[in-house]
Amino acid sequence: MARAFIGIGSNLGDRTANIADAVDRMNRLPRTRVVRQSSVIETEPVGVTDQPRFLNAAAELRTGLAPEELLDGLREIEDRLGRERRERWGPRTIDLDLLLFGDKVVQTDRLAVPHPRMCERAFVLDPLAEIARDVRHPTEGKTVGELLERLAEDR
Ligand code: A4P
Ligand code: MG
Repeated sequence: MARAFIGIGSNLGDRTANIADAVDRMNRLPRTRVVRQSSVIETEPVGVTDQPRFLNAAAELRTGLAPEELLDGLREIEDRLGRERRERWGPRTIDLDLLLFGDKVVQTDRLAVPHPRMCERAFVLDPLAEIARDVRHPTEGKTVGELLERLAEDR
């Protein structure tokens, strides 16, 4: 069983319910359990800033799925929750990003793990550090806590 971390975001509809629903559905993916969940924080939109505020959270999974299979499961949950894929970085009912998958480094057309933008984003690292402070990023060589400190220094 691999240990995977998921970044969760929502800025449309009932954001709290969307996150709860997504966690529930991740827990029902085949060979997968949600073992920890961070608190939910409200954040200013990054990238496209002219959009509603987000709720962000992070979850830890134990899974027997391969990274690509897990990605497919996450995409299906996004689709079920009614996400329209129109604008990159635009508003969404639910966004599920595969942040870390054990020590694995994956670089294919459809999947990049660790998530390439996680280290620059407080809305990812803040909730992640709550449940994974000592987990090491496989290519940065720093723990999530250290990445968050580095980001705070750069800000
Ligand atoms: N993909 C590749 N690697 C991954 C991965 N590790 N996890 C591919 C998930 N997906 C991955 O994703 C686009 C494609 O990325 C997928 O086809 C998948 O195969 P998407 O979710 O359809 O598009 P997106 O989310 O709009 O784009 P992107 O680049 O993933 O955006 P981000 O990085 O997810 O950022 N501000 C705040 N405060 N809070 C937020 O949560 N989120 C975003 C979206 C922007 N600003 C935000 C927030
Ligand atoms: Mg995404």
